[in-house]
Amino acid sequence: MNEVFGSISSIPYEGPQSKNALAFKYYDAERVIMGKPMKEHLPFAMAWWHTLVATGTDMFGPGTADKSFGAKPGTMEHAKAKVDAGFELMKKLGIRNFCFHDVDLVPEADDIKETNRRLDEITDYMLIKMKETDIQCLWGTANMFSNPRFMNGAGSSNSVDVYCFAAAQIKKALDLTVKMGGKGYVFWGGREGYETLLNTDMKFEQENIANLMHMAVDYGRKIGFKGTFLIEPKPKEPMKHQYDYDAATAIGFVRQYGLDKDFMMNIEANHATLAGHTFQHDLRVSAINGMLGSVDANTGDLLLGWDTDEFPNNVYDTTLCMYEILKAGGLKVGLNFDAKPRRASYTAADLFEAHILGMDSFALGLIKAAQLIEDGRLDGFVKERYAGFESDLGRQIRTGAATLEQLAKRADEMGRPDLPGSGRQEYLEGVVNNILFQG
Ligand code: XUL
Ligand code: CO
Repeated sequence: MNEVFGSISSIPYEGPQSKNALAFKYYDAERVIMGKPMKEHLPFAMAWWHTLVATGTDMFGPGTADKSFGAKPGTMEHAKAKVDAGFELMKKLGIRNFCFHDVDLVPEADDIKETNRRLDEITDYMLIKMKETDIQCLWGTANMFSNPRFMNGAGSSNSVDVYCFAAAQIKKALDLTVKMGGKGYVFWGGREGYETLLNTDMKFEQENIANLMHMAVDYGRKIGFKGTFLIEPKPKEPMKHQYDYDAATAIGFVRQYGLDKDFMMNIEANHATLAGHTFQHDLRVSAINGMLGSVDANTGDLLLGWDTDEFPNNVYDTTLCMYEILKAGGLKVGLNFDAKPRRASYTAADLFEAHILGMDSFALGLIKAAQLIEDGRLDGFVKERYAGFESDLGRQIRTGAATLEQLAKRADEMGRPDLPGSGRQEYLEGVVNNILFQG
């Protein structure tokens, strides 16, 4: 069969000394780190929408990248050409999973019955490719934000009919996810939020979203979906305020509405920074609540205030991300490259080089995170920092056995406490640099 990326061969691992743009410098799939091969620590996934659909269109001009893959956009031939291109790209890069929205796969028809028929046809074709290549579906989702009908949201819409349409899309996307053996199903609340409270009943909208999620869980479990439902928090964009603001907010939401047994978090780096947090912060919040499910691996540009979805390149960030993931015992689902090359990087080689950058940045992050853990200075300091709580009184506080009177009596006896031990932030930052840049 004709290749789509005929001029590009499978990407080899050549090591840090290599100057070959189309080779991995750090991602060595079989290399064992802390008892597991890299490919298991890093279940990378290709994002169907960025890699196979997005052409680089922005508010100021049309796309620059040709994603026709030799077929006419808007046809089923094109949908199939995208499948061929996607599987070839994943195979050549050694990416073992993909993620999709329903409308990434086929052109949407005027009638949902015809759209669903097209989805059945394309996923039959994808299943053949999956078998041939041993590439899996990481997660699926429904796009409930692009079509104008979703201008006021999907679960949060003021229209019962739009709410039903959203339900139908979720139902179908769950069918497809199960059909392809997906490990997760994602809710990113694209327009689930508001522009102004002057026209919004916030409680009503949040209850409707929760009901829709409950229906999704009930249906998913009924058709045999054993995977994880995920919420992908994001504070704003496209709406001024989105309800799943950050991990803490989304975790509160799933607990409030009794969804916490089925849902975990899908943390996207660029969304965390838009919320005013570090990527590491939202990973930690998810991990300590037992909800670190999956990662949308990208990065933003901190000088810009919007979702730039860049391929991960900052090794400081990937190191601290992998530090959280290793300490949490790994990811339940995986690492999806919700990222796109810049508009001026429009060639096929750019598409490969972008994924290589992302995979190498995470591989290096994994290597460095394991070294930070094995080095032990960070853990050792954190342990020492709270050592006062290993006293009898400290233990009573920790177990909830202490009383306010008892603690006040101790304060009376001491008169005033000594200053707590130094936080030694600069020392610890130096340790991280020492591990990152061992000469
Ligand atoms: C948008 C975003 C989405 C979700 C899936 O910011 O991240 O692509 O990952 O709907
Ligand atoms: Co995302």
